[in-house]
Amino acid sequence: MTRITIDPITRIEGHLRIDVEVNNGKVSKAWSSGQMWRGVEQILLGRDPRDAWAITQRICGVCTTVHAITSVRAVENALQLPVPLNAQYIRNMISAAHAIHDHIVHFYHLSALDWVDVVSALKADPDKTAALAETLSSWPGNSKHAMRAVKERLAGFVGTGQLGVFANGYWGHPAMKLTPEVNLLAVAHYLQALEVQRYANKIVGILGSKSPHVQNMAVGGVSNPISTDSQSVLSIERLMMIKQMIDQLGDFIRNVYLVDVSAIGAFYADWLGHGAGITDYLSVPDFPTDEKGTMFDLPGGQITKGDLAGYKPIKSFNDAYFRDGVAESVKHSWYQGGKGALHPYKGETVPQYTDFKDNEKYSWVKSPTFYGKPQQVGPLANVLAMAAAGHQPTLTYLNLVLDTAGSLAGTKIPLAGVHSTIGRHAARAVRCAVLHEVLQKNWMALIDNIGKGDVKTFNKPTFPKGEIQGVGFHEAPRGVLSHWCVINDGKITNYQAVVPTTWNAAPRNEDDAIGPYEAALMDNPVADPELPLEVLRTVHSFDPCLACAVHVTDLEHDSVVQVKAL
Ligand code: NFE
Ligand code: MG
Repeated sequence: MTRITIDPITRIEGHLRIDVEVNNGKVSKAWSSGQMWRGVEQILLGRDPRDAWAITQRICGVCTTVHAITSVRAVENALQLPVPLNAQYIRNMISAAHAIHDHIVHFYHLSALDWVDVVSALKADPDKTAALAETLSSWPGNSKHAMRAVKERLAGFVGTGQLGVFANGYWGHPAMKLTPEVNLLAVAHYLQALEVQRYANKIVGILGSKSPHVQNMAVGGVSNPISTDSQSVLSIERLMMIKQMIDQLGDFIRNVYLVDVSAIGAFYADWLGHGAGITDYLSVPDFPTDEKGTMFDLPGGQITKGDLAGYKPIKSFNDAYFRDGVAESVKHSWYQGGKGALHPYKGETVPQYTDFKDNEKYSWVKSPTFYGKPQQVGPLANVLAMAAAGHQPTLTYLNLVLDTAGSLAGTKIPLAGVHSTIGRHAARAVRCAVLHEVLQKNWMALIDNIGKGDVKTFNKPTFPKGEIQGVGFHEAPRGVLSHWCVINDGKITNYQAVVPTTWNAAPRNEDDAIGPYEAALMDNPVADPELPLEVLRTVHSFDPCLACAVHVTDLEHDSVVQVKAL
């Protein structure tokens, strides 16, 4: 048996440690550990609930908008405050653009290098790469000229010994399977994606006044004044600028991202058999199309054991099935426990650091469950729920990816193949294409609504005497995000954020059942324990964000752990 500790895992946000035991070339035990400790939930105690969004948004610098949106939803839920349609559309556009940005950056810049051998691309014939690419899509960036230029640029980096971000890859690893030509194509798209991701971020910046960390959120709506002719507010001119960027994103998603993910799936078809892990999936509906959050552009719900026929939808912002099912255990987390898994309205966050103990406490991440069971969350959970709900655009893009990958691999790929490491990448690309349609639709809905003369963006909240509580949820790029707040006499008395990466990076729970990362690692092949590329492939496929997952603080300022910034 070999024990491997990878600490820190890179190309993620935050500090994640993964330990695995490898027997006969396969993972036989796994531990996922959040290694940093910081604070937001406690900072909110005693504060005005109208300020919570601006503070919680600082939980993360990657999913910067999602905590703002979820926080205002939690307070609006407590007040049962409707949100004007224009505000829903603007929030929806920000959420969709943000998630598109996230998905593109994750595939190309955070995970592609687990599958793509940059150094091998130097051996490619750029003309052959272009010829291959032209059979796959009509993207202008696939020309001979473009491929030659990329190869020259790459040779330039290598020639001067300055590989930069490419310096420490597992180049030449036996698990790297792409031909030099395909590697060159992927490197070209890596560089092109750096350009394209900016459009998505600009949309967030124009609508939210700033990115990262939007400035336009408000309990009751958004603070964007709308006018059809003034230049200093959200005008038609600005909305037309956004439309151009939406179109450019669509070109890339359909002609490059969907194609690349299909090709990676085809060339690494063996990975359709690894990384399934927990096949109980949870996602929530999102992109509300009415003021009260009872109708949504995209469905969400729960699926047990990968069985789409048993899909249970979550239906509204007041859904009791969702609200009553969530609890968090700290039995294996560095907090005082002993009370069993607690519902977030009763959640506690009192630190108790013990060092890393395999069978006891070993992580700062809590362990959430839905009706007592761990759940995998994220684009795969969401795409499966949308497919189960019969959402047509999802089915169209999902079938397109399965068919393209199948024809490149020369074998039919069944839907069951998506319960895998590669499946999480494929689902993220499918969701990205679906989100692009949502972005277009909400842009049009906003224009139409303004055209009707409605420029309202805000309903003023009023806080009653006594205690109220509310939950807000959002289908964030990494999965279900929920904020739970208890408010008394207009001040916050408890606040808990149960975050996508908390679900997926969870340690063992109250029943000692392993979490989704841990389960997905079981039986993963490991060709060389010194170079555990395969472990990284599976962990990266979830798009970890530990800054989100561990977001608590210590009120007494006890020194619990010393962190050396290197
Ligand atoms: Ni910091 Fe985030 C949240 C997580 S969204 S990235 O919420 O996990 O994908
Ligand atoms: Mg929390």
